Amino acid sequence: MAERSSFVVVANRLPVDEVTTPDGERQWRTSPGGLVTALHPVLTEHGGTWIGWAGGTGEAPDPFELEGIRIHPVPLSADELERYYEGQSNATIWPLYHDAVETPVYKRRWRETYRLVNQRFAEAAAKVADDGATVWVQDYQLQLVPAMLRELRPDLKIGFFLHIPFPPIELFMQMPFRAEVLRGLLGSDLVGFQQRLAAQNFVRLARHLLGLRYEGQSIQVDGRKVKAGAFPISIDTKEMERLAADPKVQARAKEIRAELGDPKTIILGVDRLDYTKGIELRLKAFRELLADGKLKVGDAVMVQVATPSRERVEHYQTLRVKVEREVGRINGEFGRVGVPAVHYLHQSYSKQELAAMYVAADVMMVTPLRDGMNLVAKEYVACRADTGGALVLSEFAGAATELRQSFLCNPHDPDGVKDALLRAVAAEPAELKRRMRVMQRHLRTHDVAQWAHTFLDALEDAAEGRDPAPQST
Ligand code: GDG
Repeated sequence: MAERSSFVVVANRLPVDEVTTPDGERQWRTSPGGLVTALHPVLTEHGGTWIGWAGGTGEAPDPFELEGIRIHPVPLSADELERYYEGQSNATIWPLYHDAVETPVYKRRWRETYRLVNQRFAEAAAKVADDGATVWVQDYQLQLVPAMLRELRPDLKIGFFLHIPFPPIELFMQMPFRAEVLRGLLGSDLVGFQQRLAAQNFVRLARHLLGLRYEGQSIQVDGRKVKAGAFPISIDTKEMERLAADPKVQARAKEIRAELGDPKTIILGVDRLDYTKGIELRLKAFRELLADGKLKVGDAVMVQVATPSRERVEHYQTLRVKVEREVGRINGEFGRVGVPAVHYLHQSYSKQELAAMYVAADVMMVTPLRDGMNLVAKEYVACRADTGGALVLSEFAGAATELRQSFLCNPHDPDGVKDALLRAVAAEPAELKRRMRVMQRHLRTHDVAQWAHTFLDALEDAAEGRDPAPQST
């Protein structure tokens, strides 16, 4: 029988990757990521277990321990991967929760598999959690887990955090099996969101759809209280600052500028290739500014990193074609031999290379149509210890609530985006410094460790029926 833990994280993906060493041996390594960095101390302190999918299909590897964390893999078959992950999670829920910026696809068999896989995750958690343990369920792939787990183990403290937006009632109501999803989330003691508005959407939905009573952020369900709240996620700010200050990264940043022909202005975008991120509209704004003569090729260059993502989902295939067509159009119309207007990189990079790009960029464009938070915006700010650089940020990213000194824009308004970009390009160094300093100070106190502690303290209070701790904004 698996050893039991007093702290359990349940997430779609395990924070590990299987790698082959130079002498051909297969080995597990922890994959770097904000969530695992934040939870690592809590997990090691409590002999914690992380439950999730290890990648690959078919039988799951046996549970093992890595760097003080117990890893408990959950298997997915090829069919399940297609229906639960690519289908229900990424072609139904993902677009619906992002304001339906792409049309959500609804399929009965995807829902059925989503339910089945959620049950499997819940059973795994029920098995490894100690009496009265704390279980923290992560994100939109696992919204049914809290209720399923409570059914199996009413003794547990159950928290849920949604990394993506939670839609307004009118949109949520589109979803077949909507009541089941809502009841799933209500199995938690505490449901955390990135934004206050999302938490409000949730409590109002509970009344609208299930007729439940609420007071403030606390919903009455079957004689229990379920709390909702905003817990804006963040980055490992210190680590990002350290990385950017590394002489190797600084040297690489200079090299990148030189490789780009030492232009006056480097405009950077870094995103998963996802239709929520507003990559197309950003390219279009750049093209129009070149056409208007407001920016000139050679003086200004755009670098767009679009990390490959969910490549088997149709929406993503269509997006790739559209983005690549736009890049081709811009370079065709405005590029010169040896001087392209846009450098488009459909690749993944190391953390070091990304940091060097952040350090090299004069303007960072983060223009999602809708985004739960957007960590790229925060990473860019943390990398600019020189207090140079400008952040153009969509009002529709969660990060806009905190990073008020960025150049905010409405991504649905092309003129607004162009205007923000031009203001960022033209801003005086003294103004940029002032803006950056304020945002950096904020990120030093609001980092990912603070996020995790705030959530876990609030979960403790919620499960004990105490009033919630004051929440950060
Ligand atoms: C979801 C929500 C929310 C990107 N390319 C490379 C790479 N990245 C890293 C970035 C950043 C992360 O991936 C992306 O995080 P975002 O927050 O920007 O976006 P999502 O992936 O959509 O994340 C989002 C987040 O969850 C957390 O709650 O903020 O709203 O949608 O850290 O640096 N990292 C490396 N190479 C790359 O090529 N190493």
